Amino acid sequence: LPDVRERTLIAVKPDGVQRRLVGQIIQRFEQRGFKLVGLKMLQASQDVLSEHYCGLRTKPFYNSLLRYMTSGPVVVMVWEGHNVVQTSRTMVGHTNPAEAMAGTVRGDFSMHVSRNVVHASDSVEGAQKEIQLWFQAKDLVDWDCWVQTSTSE
Ligand code: DGT
Ligand code: DGI
Repeated sequence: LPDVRERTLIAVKPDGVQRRLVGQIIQRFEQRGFKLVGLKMLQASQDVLSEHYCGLRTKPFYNSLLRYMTSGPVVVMVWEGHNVVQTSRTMVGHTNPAEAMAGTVRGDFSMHVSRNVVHASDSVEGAQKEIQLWFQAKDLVDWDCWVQTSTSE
């Protein structure tokens, strides 16, 4: 396969960090063959979250969503690879855990939409915006893979 530069933003939300799920979530993306190019833990600011969730500003759950997202640290990551945006959405599962398939992150670890453990960008353009919002370019690492992975031919 050609080297694919598509990237997505994945975040382990505060409930995922509290429940010690960070390692298991990273493992799923590594195992799938995606390449980790950025990773950090931080307490999310209101500014970043209001931008991140600007499309949800009018929703009745917006304030509780921001309270949840600031209730503890998050782990934000940038993953790269072939079709990573769409594949990550499949791996993460439906927004509502009741509809998330078993085997997805939400289907395995979550039971309520307000505590759904992870975020995954929902489009290539959305991913680009979110990556710029959460990361500085200098904190993303371009590295070459020299071992055989599931994406190498
Ligand atoms: P993500 O990946 O965090 O952007 O979430 P999505 O795209 O799977 O879900 P979306 O955009 O429909 O909802 C955005 C966030 O709003 C989601 O992480 C959970 C929260 N949310 C959605 N529905 C509800 C709800 O009924 N109650 C509460 N408290 N939060 C909700
Ligand atoms: O991209 P997703 O997280 O799958 O979905 P989204 O962008 O539509 O929503 C972002 C987050 O907002 C979602 O992960 C959880 C939260 N959310 C969405 N709908 C609801 C919700 N939270 C609550 N409490 N209630 C909702 O109906």
